[in-house]
Amino acid sequence: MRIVVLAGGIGGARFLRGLKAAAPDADITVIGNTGDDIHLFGLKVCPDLDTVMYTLGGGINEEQGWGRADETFRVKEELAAYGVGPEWFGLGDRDFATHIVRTQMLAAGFPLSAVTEALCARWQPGVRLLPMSDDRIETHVAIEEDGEQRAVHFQEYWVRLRASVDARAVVPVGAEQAKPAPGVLEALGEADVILFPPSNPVVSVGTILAVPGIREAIADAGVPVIGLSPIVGDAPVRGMADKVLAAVGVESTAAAVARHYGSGLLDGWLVDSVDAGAVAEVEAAGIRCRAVPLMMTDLDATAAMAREALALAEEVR
Ligand code: GDP
Ligand code: FO1
Ligand code: CA
Repeated sequence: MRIVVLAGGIGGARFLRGLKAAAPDADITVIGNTGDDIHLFGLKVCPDLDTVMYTLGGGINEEQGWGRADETFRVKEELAAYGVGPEWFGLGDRDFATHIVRTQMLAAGFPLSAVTEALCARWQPGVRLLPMSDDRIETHVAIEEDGEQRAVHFQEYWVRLRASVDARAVVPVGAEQAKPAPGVLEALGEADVILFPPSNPVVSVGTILAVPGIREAIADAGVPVIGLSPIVGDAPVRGMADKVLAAVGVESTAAAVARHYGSGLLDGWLVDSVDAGAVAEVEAAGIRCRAVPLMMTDLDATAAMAREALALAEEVR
């Protein structure tokens, strides 16, 4: 079975671990969000691609969910001693090596998709990890700070500001001119099922869908498209997805997120058992819906979620 998953960082990566356990023989292609990418200290950092690669490759900091296990911050400290920031973004020493290799290969002319493949040759994530695009796309967030409107990079909004100010708009800068990376449209066209893991619907899955051609390829694939809600009990399980959902006029409920994707895109939607009351509303929107446990507390629970998603795919096929 060929499965294509549109993934952000932590939510996507942890779900993929469960999916690999649930479907060990499946051929899994991951289309990763690159809207979170940021240039720091002359290096290109791809947080969501790295989170997927490290999580599936066994190098992730498990408690944190991002960055390397067994990490140190000597380089960051030395940079700070020169007065060189930003000090609010925690790049560790081991992680730095990934960004150095990536930046060196990009400077040599390799596209991000080829660089990602090269990095994955070390980590062996057990899935084919493709960036959504080889073109530069950066999510910016329009905010009002000290009475002034300005746009900040998504990482500044998320990490420095902790989404503490309202987001007026979320813009994937560069998306309109971007093309899907090689292999993305082909994977969608050959998929047997397409999954939206419990990733952020705006700044992870939404950004991937903003690359021209990807949304159309999903709608035209003619195979079940199944999503899992990242909103449980009317709040994100972790992070501040409610702030970016508000910016696009979507309530932080499992049903509102399903309606946001819409029946033109989604065939099936899983909500957590605590949101069983939302099933009728989602089905009224033309999307098949089931309420099942959606907390990725351990590998078994996460694999069970993946099995439910694949079962719902068979039901709507
Ligand atoms: P990010 O790029 O690291 O923010 O990760 P993603 O976009 O892939 O996923 C973030 C989303 O994962 C958040 O909105 C969380 O609510 C959701 N999430 C995290 N853990 C869980 C979980 O155990 N269950 C569910 N249903 N959602 C989760
Ligand atoms: N998230 C943080 O909350 N603080 C950090 O200092 C931070 C550093 C960081 C470094 C590398 C990396 O791959 C990810 C990092 N993240 C950090 C996570 C990441 O920026 C965000 O969680 C996601 O992109 C949010 O969607
Ligand atoms: Ca992210």
